[in-house]
Amino acid sequence: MSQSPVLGSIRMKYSVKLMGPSLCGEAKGVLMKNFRLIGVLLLTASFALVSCGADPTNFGTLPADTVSNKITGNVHEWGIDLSAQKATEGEVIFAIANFGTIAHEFIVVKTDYEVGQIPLGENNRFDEEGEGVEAINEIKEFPINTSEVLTVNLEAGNYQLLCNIAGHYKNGMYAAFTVE
Ligand SMILES: [Cu+2]
Repeated sequence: MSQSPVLGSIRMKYSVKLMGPSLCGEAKGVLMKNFRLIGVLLLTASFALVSCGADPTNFGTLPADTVSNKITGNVHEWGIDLSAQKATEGEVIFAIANFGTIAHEFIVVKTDYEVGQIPLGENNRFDEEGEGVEAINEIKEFPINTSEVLTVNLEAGNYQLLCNIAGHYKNGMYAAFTVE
């Protein structure tokens, strides 16, 4: 019969120290208390992370002058993080993960609107065929904990990479992107 080495050592420790089955309940109690303590510590640690505003899925965006035509990034509530915010004219490849808790999309939009300032309609989305907005291509709504690759051909100009699901753009799901 196979036995996990950890369980084995615990059993051995208690059988040696406590000398008998009558104390097994007590030993279990001690173990359970310790496990509870570990649980409390873990919970405390995760609350500490939340209270500091640190989001382990949000690695932030690198300095704005990083130029690359192979970009990695992620979408989440509420933001889009990218490994670079600039590319040179031509083929640009985006490998994007959904690190959120709901589905998101990732659209490449050519526009001269300030980042985050494309006017929204009553449905809390903007018109992807509206004036001053050119949707180049997109990763359609994709599930959490998956990633997609989008290859586009971009000419020089100002872009926004964003999610246009109702309310998501307003909530901050956009990033400025420049092609030189
Ligand atoms: Cu979204």
